[in-house]
Amino acid sequence: MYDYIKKQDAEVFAALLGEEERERDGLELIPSENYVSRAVREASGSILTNKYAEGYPGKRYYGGQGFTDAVEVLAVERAKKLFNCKFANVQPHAGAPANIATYFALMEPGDTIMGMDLSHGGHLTHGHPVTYITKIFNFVRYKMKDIETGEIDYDEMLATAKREKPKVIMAGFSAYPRELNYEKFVEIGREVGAVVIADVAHIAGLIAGRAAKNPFDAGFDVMLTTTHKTLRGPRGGMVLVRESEELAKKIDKTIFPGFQGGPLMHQIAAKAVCFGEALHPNFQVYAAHIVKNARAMAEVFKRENIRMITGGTDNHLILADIYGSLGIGGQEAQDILDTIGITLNKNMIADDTRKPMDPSGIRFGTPAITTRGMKEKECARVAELMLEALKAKDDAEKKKAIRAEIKELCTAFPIPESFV
Ligand code: DSN
Repeated sequence: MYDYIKKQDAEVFAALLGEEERERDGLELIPSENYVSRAVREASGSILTNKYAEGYPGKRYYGGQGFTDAVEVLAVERAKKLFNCKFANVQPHAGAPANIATYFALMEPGDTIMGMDLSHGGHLTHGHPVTYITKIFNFVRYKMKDIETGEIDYDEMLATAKREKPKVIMAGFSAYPRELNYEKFVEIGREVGAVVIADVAHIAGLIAGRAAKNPFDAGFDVMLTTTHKTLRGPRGGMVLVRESEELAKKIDKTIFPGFQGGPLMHQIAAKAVCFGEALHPNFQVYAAHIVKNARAMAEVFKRENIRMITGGTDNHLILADIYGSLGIGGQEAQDILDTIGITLNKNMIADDTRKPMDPSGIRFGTPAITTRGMKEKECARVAELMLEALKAKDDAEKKKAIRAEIKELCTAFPIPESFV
């Protein structure tokens, strides 16, 4: 492994080895991360990184496109099959450009878009004031009606939509543990004449694996996603259009040449490999287990009286009010868990009174540990160990014992190289 880097660049080699060891000997609970197959990594590190391919298959601005066209067509066709839609653009370098390019395809500067309140689970690209996109479009919000159950306030959403007349209504989140009522979104969108889009970056793998509802089945017009979270592919973005060719053409134009130059063909090849894996029947078993495992972890938190935003989970992630429950801030909890070999992230909870760099919550999930083959029993044990470590934060011996048990789990459930 890394034979050439080893000979040529000792510093980068050391960092790569360190990361290999970190991933091997610790548990990854960040819900937006996963372990990709060796095949995805081979494609991602492949020769296609050499190639410029501005344009789309059959219509490029440079020569020599026989093989780039082949991989992009494969990625597009597989994506369409996975998500049951007519059009796919696999060129976005990441989720943020996919979202922003889509906003420009669907709106004019000054237009209004309605998305989930950021403190209730929405994402930075859904209109956080620190992002430049808020200088161009007007973002309005919907929220949960009840933080303890996660129910969205659809009545208020309709009232806001009638008042603000958004051109686009967006479903989607990066820290919300429940399923959305997609039919309601479509109903409200149709009533006010808005295009209805879903940012499914977090749950794309659950949708592809039939462990979560597909917004297209409810009539959504567009889906935006990343490919590296539950979908277990390379870092990258993608935009899917259910059936409107006119919409798909506009989005193609805003992605290239509107926002991006040359597509990352090595990443597109890796997306094609990932989509091939997700079409394999094994992937549905994997997706179902992500959800079962998250529920098993939530059960432990519930039993131990740890407050979870929305009371539990229907998907791959849990958002726990660790400050409210144990008096430990999100930053400190993240640091303590780091020392026992568990990686997760601090996170704001709904209507948090603490600051983003030291919020009340921790966010964690099961995509990566499910990839390791862990089932409910092991996931419940991981949840117990997390709480034991937090409660024993000043007990170095206890934490050492927990670290040893985590390492044993990692040895018993090594990161697999292949899933098909
Ligand atoms: N950074 C991703 C997450 O962790 O949810 C979203 O972009």
